[in-house]
This record gives sequence, C-alpha cells and structure tokens, in this order.
Amino acid sequence: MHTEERTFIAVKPDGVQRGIVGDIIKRFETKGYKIVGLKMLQVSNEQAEAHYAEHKGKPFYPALIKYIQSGPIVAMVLQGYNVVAGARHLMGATDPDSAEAGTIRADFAQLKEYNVVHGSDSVESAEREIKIYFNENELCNNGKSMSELVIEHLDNV
Ligand code: RTP
Ligand code: MG
Repeated sequence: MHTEERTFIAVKPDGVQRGIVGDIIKRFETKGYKIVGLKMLQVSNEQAEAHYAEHKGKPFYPALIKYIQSGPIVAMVLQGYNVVAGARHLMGATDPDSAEAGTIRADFAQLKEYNVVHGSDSVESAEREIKIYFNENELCNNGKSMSELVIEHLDNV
C-alpha cells in the first residue's frame, strides 16, 4: 500500500528578495506535487531556533539563524508520493556548486549560505517543521485534478 506524505518547503529570504519565488514553486508544481499550504511570513526568533535546533552549536548556526530571518520567507507544505526525498532531489545538494545542473540550487544559487530553498530531510522532520510554521486549519485538501474539475463541471451543466 503506497501513501502520500507531506514535506515542509521554504523559499528562503534570498529567493524572495531576488524575485524567484514563482520559478522555485514551479519546479515542485510541474513535478506534480500538491501545494496544501502556502504563505509568506517573517520568521520569528523562536521559529528559527526551533527549525534549526539540530544545528545549534555548529560554526554556521548564528549566520543561519540570521539568514532565515533576514527577510520574509515563502513557506509551503507539499503533499505527494515520496515527496520528502523527491523534493530534496529537485532542490539539489546543500552547496550549489555540488548540486546537479537542473536542480533548483544549481540553477538559482551560488553559495550554501544563500541556497534559496529549504526542504525537510525526513518524514519525521517534516511533521515537526510543519507544526512550527502552520496550524492544521491552514492546510487545505488540494485535489488538484483538472480532469475531475472538467467532468464535475460538464456533469452539472
Ligand atoms: P536545508 O535544511 O536548508 O534544506 O538544507 P540541507 O538539509 O541541505 O542542509 P543542512 O545541513 O540542514 O543545513 C541547513 C542550512 O544551513 C546552511 N549551511 N551552511 N556554512 C556552512 O558550512 C553551512 N552548512 C549548512 C545552508 O543554508 C543549509 O541549507
Ligand atoms: Mg536540512
């Protein structure tokens, strides 16, 4: 039995400031993942610390906390089969110089300190991160099937 899972994705402040939110969302949408939550927000200190708790104590942690709060992010929850790993595959490696061409980070970024996008690294991380940024009532049941819409419409006219 195969089921859908959810992941937490964020266009980081550099991606928002550079005006490439649409390009980044498009990569996930055209893959076929459903957007079930989407909003722009300014990350609070509490949210930043909760999100990056695993990195506390590492040399890059202070810069990371500053980076994620340096402007608004566009936060989203994607749903689909194997979406956690699949979204990370589309994002590419943490360091854009190591990321495969065609991935978001290879195509849109140059430095790991400004790598434009975040994606959860496991289903457990996703559940934890979604709760930091979204209330359950902000998540929508996105059926996302054009043929369903067409048939439903045609059956009702
Ligand atoms: P993310 O959490 O943002 O999706 O990225 P990731 O899993 O590929 O990488 P992770 O190890 O979780 O690191 C989180 C973010 O911290 C910044 N970083 N800087 N200066 C450094 O050595 C360094 N290492 C990581 C990156 O912005 C990375 O995305
Ligand atoms: Mg990570």
